[in-house]
Amino acid sequence: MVEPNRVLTVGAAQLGPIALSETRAQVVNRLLHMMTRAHERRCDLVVFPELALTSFFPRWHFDKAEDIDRFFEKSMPGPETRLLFERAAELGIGFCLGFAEMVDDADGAKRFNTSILVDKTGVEIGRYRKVHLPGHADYKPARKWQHLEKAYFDVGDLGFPVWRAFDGIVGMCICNDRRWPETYRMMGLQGVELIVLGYNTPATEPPWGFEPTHLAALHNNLSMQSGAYQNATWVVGVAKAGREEGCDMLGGSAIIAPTGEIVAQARTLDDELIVADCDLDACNHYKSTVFNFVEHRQPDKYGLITETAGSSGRRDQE
Ligand code: CDT
Repeated sequence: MVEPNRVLTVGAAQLGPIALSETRAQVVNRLLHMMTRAHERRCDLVVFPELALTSFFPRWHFDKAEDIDRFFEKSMPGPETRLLFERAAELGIGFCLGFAEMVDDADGAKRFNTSILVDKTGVEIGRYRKVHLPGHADYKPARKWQHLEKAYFDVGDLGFPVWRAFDGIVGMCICNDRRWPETYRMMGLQGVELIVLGYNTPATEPPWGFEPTHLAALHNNLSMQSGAYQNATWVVGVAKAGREEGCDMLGGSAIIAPTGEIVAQARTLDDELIVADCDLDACNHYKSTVFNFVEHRQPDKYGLITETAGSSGRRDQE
């Protein structure tokens, strides 16, 4: 008997700009609205962007701890975000949410750029903390926009795990992580079938210098499409888009098949839901042929790359 394909209907809930003045309750309302629309379109899972509860605050320099701490969640669910978990359970829809996480442990407070995976009963089943923190740690007064992720966040300490969830194998990463092949490969080696990620990408002024918008869009698609193809997995990338507090953010949220093909892509720079039926069994073809890692990879033959490889010069991301 042929098993029916495992088709997961996934929604990418792109968000337009979030103003600095927007309260958590207001943003949560926007997310609830998107979640309800995703449910109406029969989604099993809806994916929200990186730092989906606030404006992208690393673009500003704040001196005082309390000015920074207000962007962080001390518990998840918390008083304002609990509604998301309750609504998810009511509707029977899973979600992935990016947010700034503050953890108090024995060594003091730690801050992470985090995302969680929540199942259809409203229970958190996975947590990921961003590993690749772009930008700089020091205030650069000459810059119109800062990119202070290195100042405001600790490097993620949970690795790149995957979870058996939604009838498949699911992993997460966040924004800049998507530009690094090892992000996908770490999960690919664990058999990942669906990678969900959110991003906040300036459309023209990345921390490493001016880039025309067409290149920002090209590199966004290129990274996610090659990550999907080379690891035979679905990738769902979800943007915070539009002019946020005067800073233009790239949209282009996309749902990408294991072939590397984009099967759905956002067309606006606003709140926009895109949906695709993701057949997780479609991963099997490349996992068992060209990207059959057990058959074809030869990891013991690759030596470690050293300084002689030609990239010894270090240039700060200005
Ligand atoms: N949030 C985040 O990680 N943004 C980075 C820098 C943007 S500049 C193109 C990113 O890689 O998208």
